[in-house]
Amino acid sequence: MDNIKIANVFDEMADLLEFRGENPFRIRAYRNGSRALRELDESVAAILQDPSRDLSQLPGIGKTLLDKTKELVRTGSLPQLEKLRAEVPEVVIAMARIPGLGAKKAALLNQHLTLRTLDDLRRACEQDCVSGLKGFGSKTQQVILDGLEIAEQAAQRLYWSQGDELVEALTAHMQRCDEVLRMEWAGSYRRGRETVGDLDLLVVASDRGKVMDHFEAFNQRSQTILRGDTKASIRVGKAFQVDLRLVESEQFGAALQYFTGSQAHNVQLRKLAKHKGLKVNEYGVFRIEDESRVCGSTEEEVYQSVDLQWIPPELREGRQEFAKAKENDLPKLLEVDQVLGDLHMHTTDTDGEATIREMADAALSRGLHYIAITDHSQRVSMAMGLGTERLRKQWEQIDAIRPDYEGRLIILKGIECDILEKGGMDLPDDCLAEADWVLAAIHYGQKQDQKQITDRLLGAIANPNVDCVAHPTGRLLNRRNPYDVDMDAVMSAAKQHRKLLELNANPARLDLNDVHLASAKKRSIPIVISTDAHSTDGLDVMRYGVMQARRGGLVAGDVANTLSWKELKQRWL
Ligand code: DGT
Ligand code: CA
Ligand code: CA
Repeated sequence: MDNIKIANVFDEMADLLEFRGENPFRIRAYRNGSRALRELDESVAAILQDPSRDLSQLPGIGKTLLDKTKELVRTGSLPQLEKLRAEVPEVVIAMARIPGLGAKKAALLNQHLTLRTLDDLRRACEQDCVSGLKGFGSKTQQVILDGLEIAEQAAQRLYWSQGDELVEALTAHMQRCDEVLRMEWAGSYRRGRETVGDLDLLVVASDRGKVMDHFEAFNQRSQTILRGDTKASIRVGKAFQVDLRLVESEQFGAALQYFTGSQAHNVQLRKLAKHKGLKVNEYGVFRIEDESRVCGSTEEEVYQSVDLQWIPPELREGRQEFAKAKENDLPKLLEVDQVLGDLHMHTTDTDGEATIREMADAALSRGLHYIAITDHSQRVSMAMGLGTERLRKQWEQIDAIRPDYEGRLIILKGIECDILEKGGMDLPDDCLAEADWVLAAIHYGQKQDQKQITDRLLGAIANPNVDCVAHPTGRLLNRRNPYDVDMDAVMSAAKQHRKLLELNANPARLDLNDVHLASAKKRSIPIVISTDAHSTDGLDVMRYGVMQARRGGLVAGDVANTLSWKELKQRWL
């Protein structure tokens, strides 16, 4: 058994244990073990045969996993895994992952109906066979159908941040190959889309065969989908695909432009080229009349050939970018080091993992000038949200800490105040008025109809104590659709009351989206990019937010937290 197969067994063990609600430490041990094996660049079987080596020295492999690994290498199977598999059929695990269903209901469905695949489940719902079952109803049946659709997408697309982890690993891997002369990532990853369907890698190789061999030797590869002369595709993990394309050096710019896309962008580019008697493809730019080659080694050349300045990949969605490029009016997009403060984060006082002091130190080490502590308010009981008394205690604590950060970091007294289901804020006005910074956010009643949910947001925006609306549409990528909110009305109200709107940088949220951001920019509504950090590491997601801002065409001037706190306050609060 090779390392990858053993790692796959450990992952499956973790999945099955998780389904059964077993001890999280045990589950994590299997996942860590799996990761350790995937990152190991020599055969586990060989290490075990060498009496001078000790596999349990490897981080992530403890005594238990060592024994399991030995057993797998020796016999090729684990009785415990077989037992778990028999108890929990694969389809039940898949059902349990459907948003809104969960483990209990999945097990129940499996008792009532004969299901082998998720398609069987879909058919059962469509034929109205689920709504009549005990513990279910027509509403649950619809939740399952909706969830199946979301799960289907989720199985196919990764968050950009997950794609980025893979890119990092694969970049390091490919750089170890001497025959790689040049490489660049293209596709939706380069454009910074919120999710990526697959990854597209371009390489100039001095020896194609060797580069392809090296690509296939990537330790996270689970399968080779195809291998041709200039293209290879591998699968990573269960379902994710990475495409490698080998191109000639003089074609690199044209190929990079072509495979970065988007398709809509490329269609428009080709149309412009045609008007000038040119043809653009992945091999270069050519004169149509005599097929003679014009250029193609750099992207700049390709855009120049149609009289355009180079267009940043984040703007290549086939929207306004050509009109702007033609006017030489492309914005100088926001950069992450222009962000000076972070105005949304949680601490151990509610559902965060770090104390105020730890968050402040982490913010300092990341070069921030100011932060707002914005824990949840009381309605968010799951997170032990703060009532007025505990909130004021927290503020006393901030007062006590502040002198230690004098001149280095401003720590603001904030709150992420829930907008109640019936409308209105979760904390009294006199309390909110004492805060330096008030975020308003919806956490409950997210399925209300458009009028109800929009009215709640409008009410919050009209409240003089509210400064900013956090994650304004409530979406969770791959998992939860946005609220049915009238964003046009929300933006008009924000404009009227001079309120700020958040771009939540959490890679699973990225809320507002790029289209909303462009629209806010057009109306001169200030955006605040925030991490919503629940730990010190959580502060690092800022760069995803900045990328999303770039996709919306935002420059530093559109983003309020590129200002100093003093300026931001004077200007907007
Ligand atoms: P994804 O992978 O779904 O997140 O999105 P992309 O944009 O990465 O799409 P992908 O991987 O299918 O192709 C990468 C780029 O290559 C795409 O943005 C434009 C270009 N491309 C690929 N196939 C075609 C095609 O059949 N026609 C055109 N015009 N362009 C293509
Ligand atoms: Ca792609
Ligand atoms: Ca692709």
